[in-house]
Amino acid sequence: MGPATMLLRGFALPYVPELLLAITNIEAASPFRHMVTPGGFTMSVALTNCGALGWTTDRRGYRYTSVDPDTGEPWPMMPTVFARLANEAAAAAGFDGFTPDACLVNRYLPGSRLSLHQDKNERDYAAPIVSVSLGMRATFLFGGDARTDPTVKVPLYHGDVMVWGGADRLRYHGVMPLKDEPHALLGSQRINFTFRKAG
Ligand code: MD6
Ligand code: FE
Repeated sequence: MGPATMLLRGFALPYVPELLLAITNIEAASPFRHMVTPGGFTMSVALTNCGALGWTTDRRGYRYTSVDPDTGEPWPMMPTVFARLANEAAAAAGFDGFTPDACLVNRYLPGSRLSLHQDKNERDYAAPIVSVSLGMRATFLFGGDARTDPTVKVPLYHGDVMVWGGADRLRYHGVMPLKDEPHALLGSQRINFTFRKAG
């Protein structure tokens, strides 16, 4: 896929029970919500965060905040199991010492999609991004450094972890509209965590 991108099939499977339990706690404190982009579109993906910093968007732009704008409270703490999974996956992909301070949690229902974008609101591009997929299969689109570059399609399954950084850090990417192929454990949804070093 790229020189600094690695797909670790099934890497998160041993962590699934702990991850699902943690989501329950996170969404109780900071519920999933459909954010609005600066262009005025409501995202079809529902989003929340945990960790010291959380990614948000509204009409004013994209940014990281330490407080959940919907609750006025800090984002829920990042569970230690999340940080451990992210650190171990990064190390397995050749990025030692990854200590994420932000974890976006995305929830997809059938039809939800994510249009092509770059992840460029983080301060330090030296750190990789670690992305964990749970539940229904998604087709990930992986492009180049320009929006119009051709894309490759990569299926992401329950338990897969994708790590990317270095030369691939700013490549455009997105997710195709989700098909309704219910998952044995999670039903008709997909949960994605992306870990970043944002601050
Ligand atoms: C998703 N992921 O898989 C959305 N970004 O649901 C992302 O936007 C993403 O998976 C950067 C690196 C990995 C990702
Ligand atoms: Fe992204």
